[in-house]
Amino acid sequence: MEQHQLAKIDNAVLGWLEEARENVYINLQSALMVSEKANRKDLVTNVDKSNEQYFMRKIHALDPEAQILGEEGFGDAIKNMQGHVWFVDPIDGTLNFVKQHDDFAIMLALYVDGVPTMGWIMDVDKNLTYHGGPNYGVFRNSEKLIIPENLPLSEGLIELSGNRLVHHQFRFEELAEASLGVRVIGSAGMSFIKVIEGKAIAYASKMKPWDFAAAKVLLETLKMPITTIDGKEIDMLSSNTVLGATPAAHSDIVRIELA
Ligand code: 2AM
Ligand code: CA
Ligand code: CA
Repeated sequence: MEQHQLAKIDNAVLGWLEEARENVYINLQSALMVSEKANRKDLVTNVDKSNEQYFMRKIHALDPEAQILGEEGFGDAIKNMQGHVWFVDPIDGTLNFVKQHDDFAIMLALYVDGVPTMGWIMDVDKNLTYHGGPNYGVFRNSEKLIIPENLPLSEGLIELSGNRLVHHQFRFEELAEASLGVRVIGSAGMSFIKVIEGKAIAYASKMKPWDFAAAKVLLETLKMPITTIDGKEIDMLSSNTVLGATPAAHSDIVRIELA
C-alpha cells in the first residue's frame, strides 16, 4: 500500500483509539461489569466488549472487504490470511485493567495478504500510542522511534509472562540467570512496548494472534526478530509461544530454549 493510504488508515485508527480510551475512563467512573471466561484469572469486562464492537463497526466502515479477528468474538471466523486481515485486542491485560487501572493496552493490526502492514499498541494510562509499519516507520504518538541498541541477553532485562512461570514453560531459571533480570508486567502489549523502546531486550509468552499481531509489525519494522521461541515462523491464525527480541538476545534465548 502507498504511504498516503497508510497515513489515512493510521489517522483513522488513532481517532478510534482516542474514542476507545474515552470509553475506558467513562466506564471506570462507574462499576465495571467483570466476568470470568476460561478461569478466574481470565476476565472480560463490559469495556472489552464495547471497545471490540466499536472497532468492528469502524473497521467495517473503513475497509468493508476486510476480515476481522477479535478476541471477544464479535469478528469473523478467519481461515486464511488472504486480503485485508485486522486483529483486535480491545483491552490487553484485563486483570491489570480491573485491579490496577493501569498497565493495560489496546491493540490493532492490519495484514495484507499475510504481510505485516500496520500495527497499533496504545498504553492507555499514559496515553501513548506506538504505531506504524515497514513502509511507514514506527512512532510513539508523533515522535519517530529509532532501532534500539542490539544488546545481548546478558546486557538487558527480559520481560516474561507470570502464567508461563507458574506452568513451567520456558527455561525460566536459566533465562533469569543469563539476563540482567526478569520483569513481569501482566500485559503482552505493555511488555512489547518495553522492547520497542529498548528498555527490555526481549518478551516471550504463549499468546493468541491478537496478542502478538501488532507487535510483530512494529518489531520487524525496527529490525527485531519475532518468531516462535524455537526460532520458527509464527502461525498468524493460532496460539504460539512467541519471542520478540533484539537480534542478539533472540539468538541467545533460542539457543537456551533449544539446548
Ligand atoms: P488479555 O488480558 O487480553 O487476555 C497476561 O498474562 C497477558 O497474557 C495478557 O496480555 C493477556 O491478554 C494474555 N493472556 C491471558 N490469558 C491468556 C491465554 N490463555 N492465552 C494467551 N494469552 C493470554
Ligand atoms: Ca491480550
Ligand atoms: Ca484482551
